[in-house]
Amino acid sequence: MKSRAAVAFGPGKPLEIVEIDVEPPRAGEVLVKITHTGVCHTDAFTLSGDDPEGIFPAVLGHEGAGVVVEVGEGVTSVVPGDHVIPLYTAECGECLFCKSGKTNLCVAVRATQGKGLMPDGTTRFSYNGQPIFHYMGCSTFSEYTVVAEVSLAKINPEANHEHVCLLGCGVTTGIGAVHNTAKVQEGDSVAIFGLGGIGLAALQGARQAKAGRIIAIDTNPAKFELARKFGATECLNPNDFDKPIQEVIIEMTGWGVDHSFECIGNVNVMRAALESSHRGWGQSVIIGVAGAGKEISTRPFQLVTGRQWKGSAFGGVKGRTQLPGMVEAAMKGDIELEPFVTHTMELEKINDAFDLMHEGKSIRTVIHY
Ligand code: NAD
Ligand code: AHE
Ligand code: ZN
Repeated sequence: MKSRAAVAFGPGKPLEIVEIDVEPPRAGEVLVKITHTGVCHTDAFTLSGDDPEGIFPAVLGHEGAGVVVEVGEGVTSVVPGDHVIPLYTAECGECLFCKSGKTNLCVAVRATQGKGLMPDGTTRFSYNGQPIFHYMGCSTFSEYTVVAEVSLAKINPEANHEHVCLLGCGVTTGIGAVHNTAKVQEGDSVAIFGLGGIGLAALQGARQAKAGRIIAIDTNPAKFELARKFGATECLNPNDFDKPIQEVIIEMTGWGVDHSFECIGNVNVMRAALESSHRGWGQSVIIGVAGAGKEISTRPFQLVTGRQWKGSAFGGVKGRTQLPGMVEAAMKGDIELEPFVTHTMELEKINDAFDLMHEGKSIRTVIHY
């Protein structure tokens, strides 16, 4: 079938809206009509050419919601008409990782996913007879996409896709990192570096956990108003100080914060976040994705004296078992999604969504088909 799609033909190039060919789903696969998709900084990261797994031409996008159109042989967990959120972190329930009870990092389809292919090693997308690669197992920048059955969470059909698509990445990632990775407790102090979709979601998670002091840090002060609405008790712009931000936070708190979160993808800020955490027990969670060749560093003494460095992917959330409940929570108002949607637009305008993100003017732009 034909599908309108925004194709990334090469690194650093604007996406091109073209009509691609989409093959029917094969065994274990599902054809989904995407209704809405958010644009996450990770899409921009991969498009920039900084992603070691970046592969072109590809259909990017991984923060979507849609409706099942057709299922391949052997698919039992969804039927046409089901409402779904594609998952870049699959959940097969059977692999070593799924069974461990320790992580959400299922490996069932991860190897082929990283190569832009379906689990059988081929692609369902083409343009003018040339193959187009998939992205993060989702490719939500195409109106019709094919994903593995294990990469689909079935959700309440009454949910508003314009909002719950954000649970496909940004909001789940930030909230989940607070509850599942850091396990923030009532009264704990928190510092959140970077107030985009991920950082603001982490703020929301911190407020849900009844954290005490919540320090929000961004170089763009335009982000502070929403941060305060989400529960930040203090907002800091590192450019307002003539010393490193970790020193400022240590002075403000005495010994540092119980938990810090890096939601930017900047290795220098990752160090600042770690060094802002409390002597003896502080934890710092890396959520931001850093480019090829980047490495983190700190004095080992920071860890010797009790700080812990952690990382979090998709907020530690197991998509098929936990995401439907998060959709219900959003429908009840226990997870706020609407404030994240600062812009909406049609697929044809998708490059504007990237511009808005780079200019610091949007939190999330949601594309509708
Ligand atoms: P975003 O662009 O919307 O937000 C980033 C924020 O960081 C902006 O507000 C920007 O002003 C701020 N910032 C930039 N440099 C800064 C600095 N030096 N100090 C303080 N603030 C600074 O991005 P996003 O969509 O929220 O994504 C954030 C990061 O999280 C990206 O690296 C993205 O790839 C990553 N991410 C990771 C996961 C995961 O599962 N680990 C999931 C989603 C996104
Ligand atoms: N491909 C990159 C890494 C990208 C990355 O870290 N992705 C995050 C999700 S970002 C969503 O916006 C993640 O979950 N990683 C775990 C995984 O299995 O991909 C690289 O460096 O190669
Ligand atoms: Zn994302």
